[in-house]
Amino acid sequence: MGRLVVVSNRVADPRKPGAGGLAVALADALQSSGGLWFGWSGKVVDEGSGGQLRTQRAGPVTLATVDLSRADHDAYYLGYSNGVLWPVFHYRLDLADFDAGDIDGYRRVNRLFAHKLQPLLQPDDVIWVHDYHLIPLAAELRAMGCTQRMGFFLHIPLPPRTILAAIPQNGWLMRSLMMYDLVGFHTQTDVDHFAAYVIKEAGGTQVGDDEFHAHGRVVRARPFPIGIDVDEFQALGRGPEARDTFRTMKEQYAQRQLLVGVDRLDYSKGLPQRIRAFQRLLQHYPENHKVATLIQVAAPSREDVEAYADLRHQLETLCGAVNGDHGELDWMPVRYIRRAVPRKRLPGLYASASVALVTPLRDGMNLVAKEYVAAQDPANPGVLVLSRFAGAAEAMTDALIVNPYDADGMAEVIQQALRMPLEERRVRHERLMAGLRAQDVHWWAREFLAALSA
Ligand code: GDG
Repeated sequence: MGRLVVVSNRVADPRKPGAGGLAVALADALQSSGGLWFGWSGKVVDEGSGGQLRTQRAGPVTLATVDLSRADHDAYYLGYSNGVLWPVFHYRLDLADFDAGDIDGYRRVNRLFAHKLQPLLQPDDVIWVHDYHLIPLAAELRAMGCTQRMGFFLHIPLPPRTILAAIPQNGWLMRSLMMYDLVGFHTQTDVDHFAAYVIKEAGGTQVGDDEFHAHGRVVRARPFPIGIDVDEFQALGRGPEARDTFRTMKEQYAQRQLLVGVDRLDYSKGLPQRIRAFQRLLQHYPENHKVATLIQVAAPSREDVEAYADLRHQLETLCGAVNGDHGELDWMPVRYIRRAVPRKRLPGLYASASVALVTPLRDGMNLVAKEYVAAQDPANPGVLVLSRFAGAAEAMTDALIVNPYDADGMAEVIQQALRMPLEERRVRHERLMAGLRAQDVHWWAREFLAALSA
């Protein structure tokens, strides 16, 4: 394989602690062939000074980043990527803001990236582009004459064609996606949605198991379910911060049974629905009164997009209501923390909880589900309650699977999780761990790159 070039909205320095599993896996792949990682610097600069390219060496990897002007950032990142594509791809047409102006900024920034990247490319490079911010990048590069192999991985779900069709520019957007040689999704469901779009909306045909012919090109589409770096996460769990957190939680909640939720504060994560289900648990199963405590960590995210401010208020009202209705002087049923917990402490928090609630309304994969399982003590593991609408549910069939829209059904399953006998917990955990190890994040990167180079 030639040199690897990774392109993503944000670039992480893989040498920095806390870079996370994805950065570690990509860094692995980049290091073995020597490579380039290209993306936005994260800086928003004055009008006229955007587009400046900076390069930096990180071992054998070159990090290349571009600043964005305020207008470009707002239109490309806030407006089109997070105001249109994120909600629609999570099946939320009601939250999409189809502001006709934003698409221009989205195209403009993708074209800017292509113009900045093209001079850095070598003829036998293999280019791997990540996520919905950069769907048109291959088309822009191809228009400039680039013939390198190009692969794309979508980290969020791909909705059915009837939902995609609501995007006014869906024809252009999906045609851009077909300019890659390989398109990867988390699940077979996403691949099926892609296939149906190609055949029924774009007039294409399926020409092989995972090959499609459309717009005069052949594109391959396959599921590559992303995993976590199990060893890295477990090592984090043995660190002083995680152990300290575990100890503190065990001491403070010695008389209680802990449930945990850890999410970005995002409407796709089903947080209000989760709090309502927990409320039903307290109503339907009074034995949990003064026993069960839900710790919900909600890390702030995209706060300048309107739908996120609404969600925040809704969640605060709900948590307040549950605590007001059920709380006692010495017991608050919900601990709601609108702040990120340091990554080094997360394994300790997960390990202290008997049950994890991972109940998104829609999620590409969901890595919290995998982190929770990896953090458990195999001799006395906790139970994962997982939404059927998370991509993770396709493989993690030994979790307790729930419908996040069904508050009563979810309460019943949470009760089952809280009461699950040790032997059943062990068996389920063992099988889930085997899955995590077989398809970890290194496997994911290798599989994608092998398919792209094939
Ligand atoms: C997208 C897709 C797909 C969360 N809260 C805190 C915190 N986190 C960390 C978790 C986990 C990561 O953020 C979240 O990953 P998810 O997979 O759950 O979700 P998204 O951020 O929406 O990611 C998703 C993923 O891409 C990968 O393809 O699985 O479906 O939406 O690692 O631990 N980390 C810290 N403090 C927090 O409070 N430090």
